[in-house]
Formats: sequence, C-alpha cells, structure tokens
Amino acid sequence: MALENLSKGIFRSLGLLKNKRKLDEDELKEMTRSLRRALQEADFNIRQTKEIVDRLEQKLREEEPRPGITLQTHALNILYLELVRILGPPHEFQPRGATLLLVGLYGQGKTTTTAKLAEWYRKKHSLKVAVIEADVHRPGAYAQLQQLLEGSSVEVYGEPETKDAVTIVRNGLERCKAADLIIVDTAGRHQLDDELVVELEHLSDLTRASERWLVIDAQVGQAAGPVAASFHGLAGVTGIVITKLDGTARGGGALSAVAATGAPIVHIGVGEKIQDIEKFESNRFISRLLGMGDIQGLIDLAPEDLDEEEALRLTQRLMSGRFTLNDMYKQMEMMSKVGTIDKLMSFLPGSFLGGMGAMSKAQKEGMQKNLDRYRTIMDSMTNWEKNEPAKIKVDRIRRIARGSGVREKDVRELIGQWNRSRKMMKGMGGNRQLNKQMRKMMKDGDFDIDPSSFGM
Ligand SMILES: Nc1nc2c(ncn2[C@@H]2O[C@H](COP(=O)(O)OP(=O)(O)O)[C@@H](O)[C@H]2O)c(=O)[nH]1
Ligand SMILES: [Mg+2]
Repeated sequence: MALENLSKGIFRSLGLLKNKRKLDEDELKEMTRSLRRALQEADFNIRQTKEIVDRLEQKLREEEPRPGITLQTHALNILYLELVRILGPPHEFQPRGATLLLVGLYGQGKTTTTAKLAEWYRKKHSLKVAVIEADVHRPGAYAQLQQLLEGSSVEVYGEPETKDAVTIVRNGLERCKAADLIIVDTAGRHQLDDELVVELEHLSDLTRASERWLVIDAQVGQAAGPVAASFHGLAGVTGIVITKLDGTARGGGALSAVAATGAPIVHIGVGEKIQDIEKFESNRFISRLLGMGDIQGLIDLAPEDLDEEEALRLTQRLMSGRFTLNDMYKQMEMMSKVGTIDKLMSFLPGSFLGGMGAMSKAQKEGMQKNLDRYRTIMDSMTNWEKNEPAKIKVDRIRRIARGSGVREKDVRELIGQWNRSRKMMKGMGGNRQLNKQMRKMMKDGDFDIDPSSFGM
C-alpha cells in the first residue's frame, strides 16, 4: 500500500487513545507529538502538519464523541476529514471522446502511465482506446509502449523514424479516428522550458486535447509542488498523475504539495506493472490509509471476466454459512484473479474479519502459500468431496494427499479451514447491520459504508 509508514504512524499515534472516553492532557500531548512526527516523516510540510494536528487537537477538545463512540474512533473521523480536505476534491473526467495529452519531465513515468491509463479506461469504461507515441527524443519509446501494451486490444501508433512530433500526432489522429479515447505520450525535458511550452501548444491545438495531464514522480516529495504549479500555470495542465508512490516514504509530500497548487490529482501509479494504477479520490485514499477500507477500490481490482452474479451468489452463500469446499474453491479462484492477499487486505477495513487487515507481512505470506496449496489439493478432489467435505474419511484423505503431492495433514488442515470459515461467515451473517450493508452494496453499488459497523 502507498504510504504504509504513514498509516502505521497514525495508528501508533491514535492508539494512544485506545479505549478512552475522556481526554487526558498528557496523553493528548503525546498523541499530537507522535502524529506530527508521522506526518513529517511522510514529507507533509510543516505548515500542513501543524494545521492538521492543531485542528485535530482543537476539535477533540471542543467536540464530545457521539454516544458509543470511543475517543480513538472520534479522532480517526476528525483526522479523516482533515486529510481529505488537504488532498482536495476529485477531478471529474469524461473519457469518452476525449483526447488526453501526457506531459512531464524525463523519467517520471509518462510512457508507462500512457499504457496504464489506456488499459484502465479500456477496461473500466469499455472504451476503444488508442495511444500515440510522440516522443521523438527517446529512441525506443515506441517499442517500449508497444511492449507495455502487448496482448492488449489498445491500438498503438508510432513512427520511430519521424523526427517531428506534430507530424506523428497528425498522422496518428487520422489513423485512430475510430477510437473513443486517444492518449498521446510526449517527449520529456529536463525542465519546463520555452521549447516544451511551444511544442505542447502545438500538440494541444492539433489534438484539441480536452485534457493535459502532468506526470510526476512521487519520490521528489514536496518538490512536486513547484513543478505542478509551473506546469499548471504555463502549460495549462488540467490534471496530475503521481507515479511511483509504491517506492517512497515521501509520497505524502508529493500528494499534499500538488493538491495545494489546486491542480487536481487524477490517478496514482503504484508499481511498474501495467495494472499498477489507481484512480485517485482523496476520500477513498484516506479511508484506506486509515484502515477504514475502500470497497470501491476493491471492486476496481476485479478482473474483467469476474462473474458478478456468481460473486453475489457466493457471498450470500458464504454469509449464510451454507457453503461447500466447491464454493470456497470458486471464491479462492476469484480472489487469486483479483490479486495477492496483501493487495486485497489493503482495501479492507482494519477490523474486518477480526483484524485481518492488520496481519503482519509474514502472516499474509503464509496465508498466500496456504491458498496456493489448498488449490492444489482441491484439484485432486472429486466434486462429491468438494460438496461434502464433512464426510471425507481417512482413505479418501490418503488418496487426495497422494494425488496432490501433499501430506495427509495438509488435507485435514484444508478441511479444518473450510469448517472454520463456515463458522466465521455464519457469525458474520448474524451481524445484521453488516449483512444489510453488504447486500445493499452488492446490489445497488452503494459503497458508502459506515465504518462503525465494522466495530471501529
Ligand atoms: N515502482 C514504480 N515504477 C514506475 C512507476 N511508473 C513508472 N515506473 C518506472 O519508471 C521508469 C521510467 O518510466 P517511463 O515510463 O519510461 O518514464 P518517462 O521517461 O517519463 O516516459 C521505468 O523504469 C518504469 O518502470 C510506478 O508507478 N512505480
Ligand atoms: Mg517515455
């Protein structure tokens, strides 16, 4: 998860209020000191840090928590609102019919982002997407883009021999007329100079680009602010993509400094692979950061071929406690399509399923290994066995173990796991408020979940 250290720092700080209903002066001091440090380590600037911490302190003094809400949850809610406010409202972008120009300095991730965005909008909005490689300075840019989009239906246009970006773009637009969304990757520079501004003007006029997005590497921290401000002012940038948030502890600085310039953050890059991109909405981002989960983000992770009916049916079976190994297998298959346990967990509220979100890295790795092994074992089971796991006797266990190359103990463990999940899910099904919300969410796409129903 991006900004993992900040997340931990905030938990550590707010943890000092755990189980408290009344404010204690010394504890409050210690909490604010610890929070200030966490924010600064994530590279938030001193003024913003002070503003966030002061407001939290003031509100904690002035407002009583609602009945039944602990001081810790109260503080968490206040901090949530403050951080969302700092990071700004979401940028509305209508991709159908748009032409999107990506600009930025060298090595910031423009070409990678071009490919990521193309795939994102192709999948999430079912659009016909084309990309045009207009970087004439970097040899190999076209090949790089082609390689990134290998196997995708996104059309890639480029002319590696042509030395004039405007010509390439003109030809590309003609060729890709039928596309719903066109994304143009441009050449980088060392800095925003006159030549770049002129080229952008040309390209913008030519493409009638409705959007010009600046790509910035998060590793520069707060220095992303001045870069965003100058591009915003001079080149009329309409949105910002912040990349490489996965590889830096200073991401808080980049995000907050950019947001402060008034240029909206549209997407974030969180890895080198083509699917490592997220839409940026500060409320969802902060919700996840604070361990409150991001259900919409989880849905965004779902693969194109996820059968929603089936997912809904499985969820209902799971929550009713009547589910077989076959169901568990299908659920695992779905989960493994979506991503690793680690990734999934980062979208769930911290207290979901008894605090699974707070599992250590080693625990998550262990769980991933188990899942892989369970799948192997289940591949050696008959349908009857998967439907009636409670009736599997010794001789069958032996056969299954031999067939899948594991120990008998492992087969028993799988059956035990099924039994435990069944009981746990049955317990969750009994949580009427949660159950109602889950159903509503799956049915109506209403993802606005009250974190207090997860016991926060
Ligand atoms: N870890 C990580 N690496 C990234 C991300 N985006 C791009 N990169 C890497 O950054 C380097 C430069 O990217 P590139 O797209 O060629 O940058 P460009 O010069 O602006 O076109 C490449 O090695 C990419 O794999 C990201 O979100 N996370
Ligand atoms: Mg490039």
